[in-house]
Amino acid sequence: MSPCTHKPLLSHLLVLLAVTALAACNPSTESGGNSDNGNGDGGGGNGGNDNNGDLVELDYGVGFVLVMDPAPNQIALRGYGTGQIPETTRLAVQVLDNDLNPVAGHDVSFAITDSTGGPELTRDSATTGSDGSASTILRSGTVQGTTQVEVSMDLLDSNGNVIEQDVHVATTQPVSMHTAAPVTDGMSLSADVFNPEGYDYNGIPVQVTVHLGDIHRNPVADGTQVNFLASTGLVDPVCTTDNGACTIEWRSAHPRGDGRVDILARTNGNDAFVDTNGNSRFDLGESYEPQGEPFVDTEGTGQFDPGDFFWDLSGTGDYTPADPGAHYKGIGCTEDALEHGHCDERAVVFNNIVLVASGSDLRLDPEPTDVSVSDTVIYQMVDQNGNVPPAGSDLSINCTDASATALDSEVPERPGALFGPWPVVINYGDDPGSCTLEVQSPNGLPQRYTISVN
Ligand SMILES: [Ca+2]
Ligand SMILES: [Ca+2]
Ligand SMILES: [Ca+2]
Repeated sequence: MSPCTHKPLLSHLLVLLAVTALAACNPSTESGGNSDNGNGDGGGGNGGNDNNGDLVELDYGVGFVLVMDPAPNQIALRGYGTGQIPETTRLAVQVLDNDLNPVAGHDVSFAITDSTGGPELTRDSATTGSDGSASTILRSGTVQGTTQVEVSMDLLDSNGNVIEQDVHVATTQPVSMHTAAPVTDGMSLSADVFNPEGYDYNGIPVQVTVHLGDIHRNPVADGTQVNFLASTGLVDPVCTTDNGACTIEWRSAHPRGDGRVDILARTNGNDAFVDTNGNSRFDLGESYEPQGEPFVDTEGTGQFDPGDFFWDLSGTGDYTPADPGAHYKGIGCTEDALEHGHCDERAVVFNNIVLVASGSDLRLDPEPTDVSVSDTVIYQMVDQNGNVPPAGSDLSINCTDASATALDSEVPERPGALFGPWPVVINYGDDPGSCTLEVQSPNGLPQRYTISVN
């Protein structure tokens, strides 16, 4: 996208390379700025980095400072840095004169607005290079939150004389700091339809969305990968989160079994723990919940049972349940906890969702028989496996002389119980006659029952 894309740089190289990186940009093709306050871009040949920035006019009309947006603007709390989300971010400014030419050799100072939890700058002042830029590195602290960095400098007249010293000229865009690590009790799954008409048709889709949070119930780092498997049908193998969620598609296909569909999602993360001292990190003595190996809870018992599919992460050849004496698994342990063997591996964060691939061959169970006027009868609508009918299935009534009305006859996309009938209540009117009851799925053939109302 940009002619001057920069890969993430190691923090110890960042300061040295920042100047080079800015200078390497071709200003004629850089959009430069996109500020919230509507200030201009870095136009006029002084466009900045491949992130955006705010162009701020200096007091006394002595030039401008281009404040680059932090890149990235979300960082991990100290101890939680990963390849996906680092613990540092670079903050850069570019000092420009009234003609938007870079001002070299100018001292710029930086200061953190909120130091709660100990975020720090690698340096609190820098001198602009030949391209007018100066930068520092913000290193995260241990408390979740947001901070900004204030930029100050002396204002000089055109002769280089100081008009005013150490003037606060700008504040960077906010940088948020959070653990961003999935936690074992922070994964949940949802589906747009729980009873697709997938038993008799291939390729009927269900969108399954996973939501994933950290110990503060903030979204995990963007780009976190979540893997999926399903007991029947076809499922996309992986999605990557954006703002704490991502969606995959399940599609009906062989094998089908009895229509039950178990979908399991998993990723790596942290054991849930109680952060009694509020430092966002696992300390010795804090309680935590070790996990057993991930499994597909096939019969919905809430526990592993023989026959449930599982991942043999331990390589023992059998299912390994949670060990109450296991070390805390994850990242973000304190030094003491690390020395005692905690945080030596990642926890597996997983959860299940159950769907049913409903069939198209519907019936009423038991088979309707003749009724008396004014009767109220509950009919059980089921598919050929005894499961709930597909979403959109309906019971319709056509009567001659008689009249009848059905309550809640259309099956919704979230029918509650999946492995049983959908009950429909019919009130027969006061007049004798005959009625035809017809049950039909959206794609199936109708099943008709004609009864007398006596
Ligand atoms: Ca703690
Ligand atoms: Ca089970
Ligand atoms: Ca095992």
